[in-house]
Amino acid sequence: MQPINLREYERLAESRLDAEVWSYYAGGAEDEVTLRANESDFDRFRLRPRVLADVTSIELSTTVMGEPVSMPVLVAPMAGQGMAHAEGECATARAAAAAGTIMAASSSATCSLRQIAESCPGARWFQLYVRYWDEAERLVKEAESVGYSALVLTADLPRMGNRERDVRSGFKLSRGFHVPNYLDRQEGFQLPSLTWKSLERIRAWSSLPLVLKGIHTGEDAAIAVEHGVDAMVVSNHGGRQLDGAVSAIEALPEAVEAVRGRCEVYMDGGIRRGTHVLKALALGARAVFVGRPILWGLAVDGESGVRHVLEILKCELERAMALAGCPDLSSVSNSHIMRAVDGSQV
Ligand code: FNR
Ligand code: LAC
Repeated sequence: MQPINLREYERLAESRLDAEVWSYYAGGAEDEVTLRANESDFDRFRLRPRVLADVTSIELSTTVMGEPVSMPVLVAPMAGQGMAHAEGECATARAAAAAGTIMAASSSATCSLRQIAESCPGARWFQLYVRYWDEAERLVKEAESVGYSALVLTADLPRMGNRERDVRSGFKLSRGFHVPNYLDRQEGFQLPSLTWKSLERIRAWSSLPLVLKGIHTGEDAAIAVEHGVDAMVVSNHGGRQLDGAVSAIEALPEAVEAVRGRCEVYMDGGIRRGTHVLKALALGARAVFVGRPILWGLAVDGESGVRHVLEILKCELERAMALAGCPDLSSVSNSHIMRAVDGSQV
């Protein structure tokens, strides 16, 4: 039976994948407090639907940094997709293109950035891990030359989080999958010595807009804007890094407030329903990224599975907007959401 929601995809994917691969995909750091909070903190916010708003047709299309997308749902960068399906990131890229949205391809993909670019006509962004300066420069230049339209610099992995599920299952990144972008040196992710000043150096390699991923606080959101980032992703890496860190949906309002409209703010972490997307939009996100559910779709049915996961989210968001009285994205506002505990405005 075909799954009808993302939860059903999760269960089916778990039953199909090897236990070590599942531990790597599903796991978070240490006690997985942040991993769980990313999902459960959506319940701390409640929607405030409006009625009689003519919702005959609902328009979900928008732009992200000027690029048109069919819906405000993008595909998060995720390493190691070849462990879910033989076609890996290339299948995900085709599914994202078919859904009219953007995929961010991970530096640590199991397909090279060129293979991903050649596998589909859609728009795509390149997620950069600066592991070595020379390697990063080469990757950025290559990404620009093969048609990636933005760089997503991930900032929240100065060390790998302590993922105890992987310790127990015996999953090892270096043995788990091969990363063609990294040529000979397979170990490591983000130089721990990166600072705000490093952004200038990274920018100078290309003319691509820079999206900073891994913002958790209003303080860093403000500094990022001062350093001229073109957009940012409020994200805690899906609860895989600092356990106990603030959930993504709780961090979003303070980032949006600090940014004061000076650049677009996206978020990821825990998006499993169309109503989660709507809540993030009402709190000021321009768009969201979806992570693990893409891997679930890929594991269950390759490109078609990813297409279906994106289709489910789109249908759920469309329905949620109709029920909330929002015929298009510009009509979604802060007045559509409140805190569940005390009913206060956010
Ligand atoms: C990730 N994530 C990630 N982020 C990134 O910038 N580069 C990467 O290579 C990866 N790799 C990766 C692998 C796997 C298996 C997962 C689950 C996640 C983090 C990802 O982009 C995103 O921030 C989270 O996955 C969002 O949370 P949800 O949607 O998975 O809850
Ligand atoms: C991870 C890295 C690769 O979360 O981003 O596993």
